Amino acid sequence: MDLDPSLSAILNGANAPFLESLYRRYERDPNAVEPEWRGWFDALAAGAARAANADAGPSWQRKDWPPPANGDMTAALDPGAPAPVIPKAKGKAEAASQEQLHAAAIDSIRALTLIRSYRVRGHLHAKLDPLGLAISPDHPELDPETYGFTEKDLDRPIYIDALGLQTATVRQIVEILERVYCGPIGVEYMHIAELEERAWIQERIEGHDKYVSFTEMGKHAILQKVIEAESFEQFLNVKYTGTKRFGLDGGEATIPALEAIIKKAGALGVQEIAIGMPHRGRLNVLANVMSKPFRAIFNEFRGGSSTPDEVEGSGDVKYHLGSSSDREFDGNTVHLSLSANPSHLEAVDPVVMGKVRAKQDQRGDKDRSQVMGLLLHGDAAFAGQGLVPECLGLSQLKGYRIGGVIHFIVNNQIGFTTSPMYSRSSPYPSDIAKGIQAPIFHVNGDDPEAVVHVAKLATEFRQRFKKDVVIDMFCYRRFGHNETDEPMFTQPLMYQRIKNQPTVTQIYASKLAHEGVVGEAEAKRMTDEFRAVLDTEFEVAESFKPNKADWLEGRWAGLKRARGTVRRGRTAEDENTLRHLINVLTTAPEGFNVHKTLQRQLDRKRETLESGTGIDWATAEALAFGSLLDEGFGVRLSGQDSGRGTFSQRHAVFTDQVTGERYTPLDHVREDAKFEVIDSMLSEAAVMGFEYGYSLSEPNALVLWEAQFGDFANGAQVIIDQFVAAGELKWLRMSGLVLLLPHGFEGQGPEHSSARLERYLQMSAEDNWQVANCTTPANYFHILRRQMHREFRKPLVLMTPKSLLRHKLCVSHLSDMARGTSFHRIMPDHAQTESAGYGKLKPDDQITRVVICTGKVYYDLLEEREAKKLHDVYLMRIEQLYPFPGDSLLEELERFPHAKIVWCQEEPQNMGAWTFVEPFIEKTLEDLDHFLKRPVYVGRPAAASPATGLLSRHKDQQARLLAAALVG
Ligand SMILES: Cc1ncc(C[n+]2csc(CCOP(=O)(O)OP(=O)(O)O)c2C)c(N)n1
Repeated sequence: MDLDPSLSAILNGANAPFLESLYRRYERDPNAVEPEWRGWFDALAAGAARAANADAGPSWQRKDWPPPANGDMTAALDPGAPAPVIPKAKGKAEAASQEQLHAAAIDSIRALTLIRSYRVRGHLHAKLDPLGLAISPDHPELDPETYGFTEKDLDRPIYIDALGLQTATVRQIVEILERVYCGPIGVEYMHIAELEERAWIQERIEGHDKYVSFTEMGKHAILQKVIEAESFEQFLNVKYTGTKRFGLDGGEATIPALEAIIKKAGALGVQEIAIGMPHRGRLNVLANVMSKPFRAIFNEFRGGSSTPDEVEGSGDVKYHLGSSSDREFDGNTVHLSLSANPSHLEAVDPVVMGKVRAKQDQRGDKDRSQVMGLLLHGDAAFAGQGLVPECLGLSQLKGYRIGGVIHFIVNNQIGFTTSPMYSRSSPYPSDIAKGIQAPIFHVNGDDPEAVVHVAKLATEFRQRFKKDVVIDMFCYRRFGHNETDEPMFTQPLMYQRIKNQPTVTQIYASKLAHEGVVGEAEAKRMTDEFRAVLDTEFEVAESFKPNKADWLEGRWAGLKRARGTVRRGRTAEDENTLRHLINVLTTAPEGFNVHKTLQRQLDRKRETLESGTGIDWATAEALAFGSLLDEGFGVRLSGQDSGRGTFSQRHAVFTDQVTGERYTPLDHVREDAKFEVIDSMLSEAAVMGFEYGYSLSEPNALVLWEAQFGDFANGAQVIIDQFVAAGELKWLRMSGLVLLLPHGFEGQGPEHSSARLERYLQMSAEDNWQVANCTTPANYFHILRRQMHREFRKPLVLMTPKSLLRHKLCVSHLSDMARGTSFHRIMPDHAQTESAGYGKLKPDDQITRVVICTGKVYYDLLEEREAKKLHDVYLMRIEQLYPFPGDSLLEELERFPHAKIVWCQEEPQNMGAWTFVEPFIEKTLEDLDHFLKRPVYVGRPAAASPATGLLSRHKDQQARLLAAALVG
């Protein structure tokens, strides 16, 4: 009997006396209680009266309820089954007294409170742990005595209108609730605020036909999968004893569960599933779910490569590799892709989510029902890694929504050698997911039917509500963390227990034999047949040669591996197209109330665009985005406050000052413009990982992640190190992701100055990515467009400006972006490029000093040089630091045979680009046979903290480094 949801929370054990007193008040005067309570009490009193009176009818209103104790519904539905016991109804003659009616209503209140307690806390009594180690203390809220029901009250019929029944005795209620909530499945769902979701789950688990029940064929299929899962691990154990495989032994029910998810999802319209998972059981999933040939896996165990010999790349260990395949169930084909991932647990989660989003966008899957994310987790990692709550946090945000992820925790109750009591502060590893109100299905992994049952339920929930859902499968890890580890060192009691624990297959096969569904001989035949397959595959594994590298396929077809050095790409844009963007970028719709200051900015923007001069950074960026959109590329920018821009420079979204409505000009470049600018959650790792994932699946969108200040990107270091820097080399997967990292020493203190350029440069090798520090809006325009206008994709790490956003010298001409122009890896001196306003430089052979630098310090040097009228000092900017433009530098430096070569940076000596560029410059000088062997370093001395917190000290340091760079 359902009470208004806002009141139903009050139905807990501790409140029973309060409810009773409230009811007494109602009995005295119905108007003395709130209308919601009155309505509920009215219904309850009427029902209780019927129950107490002769016309109550039989207590069991449905003959198929409850099902027999073995949970087999088929028997219950059998017309020949014995009728359920029906408590005797009172005779008509004995009409209930007022007192009896009162007692009946109180009984109802108590019974309903008990029922609600089971819904909330029943999982605490569920039989979840196959090892029986997790002892759940008795919970008084689940004890009828707590509600005043003594032994003699247990068989009295009570009006409940719940659990599919009108009336039932306490004994019957408890029996049903124990079976629903305290069997091999424990459900947590009462924390969900959405009534519809709660009601849906309740209906799916409490209804009379909702017990775990499978057809013979279903049971056979489950057995087949657990046999495959177990035999595969055992086979590897025998053939490659002592080799790490991070086996699934003890958690084999994972395999039929994944099968069930794929099958159910396919039936509910899912066409593609992106999967992410850690090491545990990965080989098993690759083989038995992803259908990776056993021979390929065995070949890798022998040290073979996963890719053909001619394919370059550094490769990865076999339990990190990805794979993709098509699976068909009942005529529904589902494409599966398992992402490659690094050892860093959970780091792949946001990447998979980003991939899903891109695939949904590609398919026009607006309601997100065709592409789904499925993430597997270890219990320790799910509870411990901060990326998990970050990803959960993204799940309902407009810019990152993917229609819900199914999370499957392989809860083997240990993390390496650490027991749960040392690795989390919450009872379950899944508790963190309650924060986003995800339903959680705990399940005993030794009961594969129950596991498959919840897998199906979770899939239905995801498809129905498009929200995250968690399966927490309690199991155990039969061996050590890897197969060479000795678990008895640290968990002797647990492993004593495990030693005697029959395997999942043994338990399930004997259950099915007992039920007469699959005989022992049949189970043995199934096992032998599968072993024979493995034997044959093992034989041919030695000569197995992978025939293709599985990259640059599908949407990537036509792209190629990067070659050559200059690789400019065709980035110039027709001036007419650029002019067409003027209106789009500077006009708000009729009647839209633009903020006055913004209006002034827009007017100014229009002026510069129309005159074709003085174009600032943000305008060049908007032109790059707009022109790409115009050409049909997508543009997706996400970062903290990216819509307005941290420095109030971008204003990619206008906000109406009266209505609060938002307007995004770039959406209107063309009718089907694919533009997204997203103010992200305040996280770095998950958001950057998401965008990286998006870029993996969509080569035709410029995907950018922006740091609020460059140094905050270190919160995403795992994503940078493991994916952005090394992903292509490890896994043959390209990404064109752009990282925008505000950088520059402007006296804002230790944390707002440095984007840690040195780290990116240190990781630069093997043409893995590009690191740049542009100083002109036009060069920024070109480098962004270049990302889409070459035949390969490479990540771009870009130091971006802060004060230069408004610097009078940091402007470009429209003609610098128009036909005939391109990106420059090295930029010449302003005195050379700008006709007016600069002192005339001496001829090249009279230049006494060349100051090479990168980024914003160039403008400081320029202003200082002009002030000092030093016409024999030439300033050279390296705009692209990696790949280092050695050829271009050689050409440029050749012009100045008599110049002292100085490297100037504002960063401390142990930071910035110095240690990276020094050997390149030295090599260039050597090649030129220059009179100096090496460049002179000018910059701040080595430091632990990037910058001083004192503005006066900053200014002093800056003045001194400029002076040292230009003179002396
Ligand atoms: C971020 C990170 N820290 C540490 C490790 C080292 N490590 C590998 S597996 C593991 C234990 C994981 O436990 P759990 O998540 O429960 O998965 P299980 O191995 O038990 O399946 C640890 C600590 C890692 N891979 N990643």
